[in-house]
Amino acid sequence: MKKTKINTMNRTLALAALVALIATPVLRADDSNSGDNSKSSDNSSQNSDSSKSSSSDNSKSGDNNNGDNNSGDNNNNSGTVSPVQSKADPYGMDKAGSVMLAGSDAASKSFDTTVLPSLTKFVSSALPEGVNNTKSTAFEIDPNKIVLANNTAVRAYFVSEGASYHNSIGVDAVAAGQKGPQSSWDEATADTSKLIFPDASSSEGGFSSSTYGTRTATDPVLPGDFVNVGTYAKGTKLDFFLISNGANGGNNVFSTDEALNSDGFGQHVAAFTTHLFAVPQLNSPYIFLSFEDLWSGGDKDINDTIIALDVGVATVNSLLATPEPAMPLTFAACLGLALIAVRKNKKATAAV
Ligand SMILES: [Ca+2]
Ligand SMILES: [Ca+2]
Repeated sequence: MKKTKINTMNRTLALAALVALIATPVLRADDSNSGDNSKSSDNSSQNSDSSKSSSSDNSKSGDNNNGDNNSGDNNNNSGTVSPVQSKADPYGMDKAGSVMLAGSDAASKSFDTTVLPSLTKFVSSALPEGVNNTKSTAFEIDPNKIVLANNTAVRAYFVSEGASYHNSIGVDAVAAGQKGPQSSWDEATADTSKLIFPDASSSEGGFSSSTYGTRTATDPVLPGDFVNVGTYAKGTKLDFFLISNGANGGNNVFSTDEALNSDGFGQHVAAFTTHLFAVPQLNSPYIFLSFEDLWSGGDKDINDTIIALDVGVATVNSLLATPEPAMPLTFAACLGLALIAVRKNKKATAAV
């Protein structure tokens, strides 16, 4: 009777631990969708649809980022080339493409009207100029985990800058199974790296002497200007980086992979989504990256160059659902509890 009771207790314990084991990641994923279950289930079905469409027909993947995109527009080659293109070319990098004019296609018009105004307000409150922003809410997601959930045509928008330096922005696209860069030098010079904004400086930045709202040789971009970065396969990891004052000969590289940053400052990039400031928050294809351009962090305001990335809804949602560092511990704890209970149960059975 006593042994039966112990067996029943152990079985119940094992069952509870296994249920917790299975349920925990699901709860985390729901958390990220802030309590709107009906929308969250729509969302997951849309994700699986879009992943089906891109995996079943790769040849079409370049046509449409963005079975997944809010606008459904083409991210590959649409838009109007800006008449002002920077000639800067740090590290002799290949360019991802020309800078295109803000609002020159449907997707960029949508970005300008539905995202940019509320994004700008959020940036001025969460990442103010000249203030130590290392505790900002803008550190929402891990910028070192941008792995494409589908074949995706990636687009990058210039958002703002708060820098006296003329910074350059690039990306290293590491295909699934390929070894990533081992140093910031590797990253900037890899065959897989491309220059996106050779000079991310704007007359609308706080340190500019150009006439506000104009594009000039030294302030070539305005908010909403964009680059069609390229189409990358599902599973590709995108490592973005800033070359500090790269348009003026600077060569310090600060990566979203903080392990590559040799100055020891661990917060060169804040990364967030519309989740923090926009309504509706769900089904947005955008990630925002905000860089600190000074060695060792300098003033640590982490707003020196800000870009938006259109990487598709499924990739954004998988970043939002990525477990926090505490998660693996919870997972391990549940697994350990389940194993102990099963072991005890076996012992009790053997004693019968
Ligand atoms: Ca700044
Ligand atoms: Ca700064």
